Amino acid sequence: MKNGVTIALSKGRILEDSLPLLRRVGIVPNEDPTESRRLVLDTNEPGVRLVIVRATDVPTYVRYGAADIGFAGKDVLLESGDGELYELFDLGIARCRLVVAEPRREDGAGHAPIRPRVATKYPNIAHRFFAARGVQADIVKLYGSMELAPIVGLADRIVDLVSSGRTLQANGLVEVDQITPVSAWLVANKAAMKLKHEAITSIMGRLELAVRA
Ligand code: PRT
Ligand code: MG
Repeated sequence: MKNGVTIALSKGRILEDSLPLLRRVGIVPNEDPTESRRLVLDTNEPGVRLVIVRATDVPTYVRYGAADIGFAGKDVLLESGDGELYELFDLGIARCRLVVAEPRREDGAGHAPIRPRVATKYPNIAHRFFAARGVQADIVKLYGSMELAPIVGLADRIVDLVSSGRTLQANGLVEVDQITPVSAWLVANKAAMKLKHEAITSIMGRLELAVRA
């Protein structure tokens, strides 16, 4: 859209926290995205529309200008970011942390393997983390249920997101290192930032105020 602003959001956790934040800045979708099957939603604000995509796809939509701005998890940005979009500021929503976890040992003794096998959805982040510590890790890329990998002997450790810690606990895992805190960030397409400067900075400014409040 030439003058409108398209915002990319993802279903699930980010959407749950995004809708109240958008409402606080006066942007309300015409249909409830948690109920609707529609992937493009107009809002009460003329020209502003939402597109609902997979969490890992938000940076791609924004990078190619299919959306002008987006709400993207820092985990996704760290894993696949290439500097081709602006990471404007931390929205402080969908908070969690990216950690290294391993099976809890009864004897409490840590006997970490010299060359651990690590299951994760984040091979780039995991590789950088272990390499920086001089640990040569074999990374096994998974698309979900990382917590299962150590139970069935697929991996010694996992790198995964944790919020309450209940999933780790339920699967007999303990956190051994925190890699980084994670939350959703406002990202913007570089060209749109110039071409639609006024419209985008208006939304950006309102979001920034709402986040700080
Ligand atoms: O579900 P789908 O396959 O479409 O994609 P997705 O799983 O990537 O989407 P979704 O909705 O799960 O959202 C993912 C984004 O939400 C992530 O990229 C993070 O930025 C953010 N986020 C925040 C989280 C969590 N908190 C979180 N706890 N994403 C996932 N989790 C998972 C975690 O992987 C683990 O399985 O929740 C479980 C742990 O929760 P606790 O509370 O038991 O510790
Ligand atoms: Mg999910």
